[in-house]
Amino acid sequence: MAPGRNGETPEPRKAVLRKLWAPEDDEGKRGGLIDEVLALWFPAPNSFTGEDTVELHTHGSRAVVAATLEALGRLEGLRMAEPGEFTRQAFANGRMELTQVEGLADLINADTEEQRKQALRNMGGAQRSKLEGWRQELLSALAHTEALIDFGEDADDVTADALRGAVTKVRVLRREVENQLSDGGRGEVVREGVRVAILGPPNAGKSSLLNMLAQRPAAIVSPIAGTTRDVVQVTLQLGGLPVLLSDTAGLRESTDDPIEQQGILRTLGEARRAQVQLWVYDATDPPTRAAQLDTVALGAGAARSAGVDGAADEALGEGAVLGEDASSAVQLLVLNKLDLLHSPGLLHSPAEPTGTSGSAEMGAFPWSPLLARERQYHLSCTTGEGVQPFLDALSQMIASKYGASDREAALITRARHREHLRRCADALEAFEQYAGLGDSAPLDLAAEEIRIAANELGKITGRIDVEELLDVIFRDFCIGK
Ligand SMILES: Nc1nc2c(ncn2[C@@H]2O[C@H](COP(=O)(O)OP(=O)(O)OP(=O)(O)O)[C@@H](O)[C@H]2O)c(=O)[nH]1
Ligand SMILES: [Mg+2]
Repeated sequence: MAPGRNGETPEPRKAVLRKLWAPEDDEGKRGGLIDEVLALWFPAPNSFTGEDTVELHTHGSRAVVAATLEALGRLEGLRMAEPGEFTRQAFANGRMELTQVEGLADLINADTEEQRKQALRNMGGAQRSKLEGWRQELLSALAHTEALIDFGEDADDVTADALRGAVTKVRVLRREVENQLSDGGRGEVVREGVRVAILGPPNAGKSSLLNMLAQRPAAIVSPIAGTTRDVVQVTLQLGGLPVLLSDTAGLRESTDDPIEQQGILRTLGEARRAQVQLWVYDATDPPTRAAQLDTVALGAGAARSAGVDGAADEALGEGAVLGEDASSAVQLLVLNKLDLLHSPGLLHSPAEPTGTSGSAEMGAFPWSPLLARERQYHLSCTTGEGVQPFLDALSQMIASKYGASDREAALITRARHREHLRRCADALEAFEQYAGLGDSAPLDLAAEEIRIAANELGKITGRIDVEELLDVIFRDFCIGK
């Protein structure tokens, strides 16, 4: 940064107050004063991108910003950055790896506390250091296996020992990778939101519940059974996580209305994708048969009437098979219209629904025999009674299932990571199979599998470098000695 009219080049990374002048025009006429600004000078490589960088903190008015940009645009070699170009430059200059770039993007877009924490961890390199640690392990196992290919035949004992060492290393690592793969999609859920589907028979109050939780009339409520047809989705924050709450068409076995049939198909698709199935029933008529908490059984008739054709597949979502349900989804039961139970003649006055189950008064409540009582909530969308305890329990359940507070943070936060890790685990398994063939083990094929596995890890962080592999080989072995 050349010294300006105001004096010397500022000290690196120290804010200085400067007058910002427009550059001279073509005739060499002195430019006018634009603003008084704070300027920061970040000489390479200690800047975000790794290049020489100047930051100008101007006053925020549109006129000042426009005059500043116009003046900068007249300097040779300067242009506006593309979206994400600074980060891209930082990546290209080795300042960040891909998972950190992704973490930064997530941090910028974070809406909830858990998202912020997860993004910050990954921007700081949490994923990178774990993956890089694993990759180094693999590179060293690879170096050992490759050395055996070259020198092993002269020393059988050494061969067997070294191979055993590599196999043990790989086996431990594969277990770790598989542990991460079976994490229930925690990291992705934190980023993308917990999908909660409101399901149940027509008129149970599903749309009323959605509106109550969204605190706005997002879905139409009416006493006509079969009001909702399209999936109505709202976004909430519960337990520090984003929640995608969907209201769906009521499920009933038979309906002649082709639009309602299509609505039911959409319900089936939504139920399949959900991590939490929130079943809503009228508290005066709790479900008693297993089929009543089973979208496939409930929707089968309508699906048949609608014809399980291309349209059905589309409604259910890609790769869906009719008759398949989200078996891993958590099921909760909301027994709505609690106010009706207080009406004379229906049931004798039940106690507050928040008490512990099993008390004498709670016995007056109708419960469903299909689910544990901890998973059932009595409430009224009309009076609001019981809604807060239900909401607290739902938040707690979501936070404990997907939040990271009490446990190790999720390593996988994107489908991309999962895909590479899956391929890495497959390659490690193939290595173990080759290596398990004893004396006749095809070491070259085995080594290739480790190389594939290491590359898959490298693809996650965006760093695959053959030079490094050579480094490891030369460091661990004195080839040519
Ligand atoms: N008494 C009482 N009525 C309720 C309560 N919640 C909803 N209702 C009424 O029940 C009727 C149906 O409510 P909706 O929310 O439209 O029910 P739904 O389950 O979405 O119905 P579909 O969209 O047809 O599947 C409406 O007349 C609501 O006013 C409640 O807690 N108590
Ligand atoms: Mg509805």
